[in-house]
Amino acid sequence: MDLRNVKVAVVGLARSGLASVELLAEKGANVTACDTRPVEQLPEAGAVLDRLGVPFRLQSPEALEGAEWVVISPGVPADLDLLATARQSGSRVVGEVELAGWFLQGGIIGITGSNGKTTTTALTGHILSSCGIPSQVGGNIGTVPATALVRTSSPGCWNVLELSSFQLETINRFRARIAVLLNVTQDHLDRHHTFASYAGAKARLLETQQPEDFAVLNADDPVCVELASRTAGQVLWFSLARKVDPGVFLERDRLVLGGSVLMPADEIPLRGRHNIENVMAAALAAYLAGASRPDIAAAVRTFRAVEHRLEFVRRVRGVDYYNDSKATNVDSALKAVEAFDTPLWVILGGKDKGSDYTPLARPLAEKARAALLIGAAAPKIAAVLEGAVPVTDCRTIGRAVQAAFRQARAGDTVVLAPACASFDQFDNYEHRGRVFKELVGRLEEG
Ligand code: UMA
Ligand code: ADP
Repeated sequence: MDLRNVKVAVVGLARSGLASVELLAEKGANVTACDTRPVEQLPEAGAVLDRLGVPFRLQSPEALEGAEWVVISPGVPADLDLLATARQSGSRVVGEVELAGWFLQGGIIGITGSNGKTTTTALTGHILSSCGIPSQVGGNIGTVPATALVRTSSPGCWNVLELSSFQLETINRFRARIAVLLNVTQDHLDRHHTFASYAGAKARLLETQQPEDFAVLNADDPVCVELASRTAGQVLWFSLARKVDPGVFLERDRLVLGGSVLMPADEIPLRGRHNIENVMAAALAAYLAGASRPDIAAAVRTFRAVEHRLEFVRRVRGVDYYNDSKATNVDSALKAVEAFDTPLWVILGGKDKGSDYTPLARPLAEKARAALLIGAAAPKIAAVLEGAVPVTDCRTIGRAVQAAFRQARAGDTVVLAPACASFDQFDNYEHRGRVFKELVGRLEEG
């Protein structure tokens, strides 16, 4: 891809947009940078654009005029009117991950799914590095966007990328040598509008593969099974429920990979059966990338839960407190409830994403002493839980922690598993998780 002197507009100037601007400038493109916010309000943009000599324009149809390519950040919806206008005028609109795919050297392990992406991505990176296989990790997982990995990529090095539906809906030539699809359950309906369009965005990861590529899919997830036909690559499966071939499965509490035992499931240092799925997917991806079974098993044993994912916080007066702030959709909150055998106090709520909360009613009825609600979604959640489980609308996380502290008995567990986004009351889910941990840290023993 030769971008020298090609006119490219970048939309959205946070982490992904700025990394795209850097990459495009390095490739000699004629770049314009746009955002809906004035440049003074964007934390790092001014300095980066000044250094590279890239002009800033407020987001508008005029700002995109004449651009051969428009590169959008994940947070910019691909169906904006201004992008439709740009397409009509002959611009091609792609996402930041597509741009990364044009220039990344080395194979790509692309990991997506509604839940488990970060855990599986971090674990895959951990296994590869523990096995001495060169790799680098980035994408949706955090501070290193896919475009920022280009500079440090090399032919023998795996790029392990966490990929969201926002990033995948705009790929065309981006191609994963190993694609991992963990599960597809309801999420982000506020952005994708329908479940079909959300699942379709995830499926893009499979649709751009070639016959020599591999797709690692969850045999227990009906949507994954349905999407298997979308890849031209070889499909491998993972399953908690049945023997699969080729692939990895659970048999008599041991993980079996490629026909031989990998490790006993009780050696996995992560809570919940959903994490066995993540381990199976990461192990299979690492195996395909050249890691041996003993090295994979040894690496899994030394992996620790990523912060805000069923993270143990503290035991106070015999009550365990867990922070699962990253449970931002219904299925992940469900998995949190399923991961415990003790009576539960579940803190739920936040910003609704158009979700249906009814799947939570029965598991909460079976396991929870109460649902403690917070945030804007509380009335919607209360409407489906009332009658199934005692419900208290605590409004804030501080009051919810206090309510749990007052009422929980030794042997109970309190878990923050909100099933919602955090943006009504917090900067992000990390902020929500940190506030929860601080509140729990201040509870008095005795
Ligand atoms: N903006 C515009 N025009 C618009 C909309 C937004 O200019 O129409 C601007 C905003 O003013 C802001 C910028 O775009 O300046 C924000 O872009 P962004 O939201 O894409 O932010 P990044 O920092 O680039 O973060 C993105 C991902 N963000 C989203 O998907 C919303 C990060 O995932 C990801 O870590 C990062 O790229 C690096 O790859 C976050 C996320 O919430 C963690 N992901 C969702 C999730 O995990 O559920 C999908
Ligand atoms: P993602 O990056 O897809 O959001 P994370 O690993 O950050 O995935 O986990 C997000 C939430 O989903 C956490 O609450 C976690 O406990 C839960 N979770 C992790 N793996 C799975 C899985 N395989 N299926 C369902 N829920 C999961």
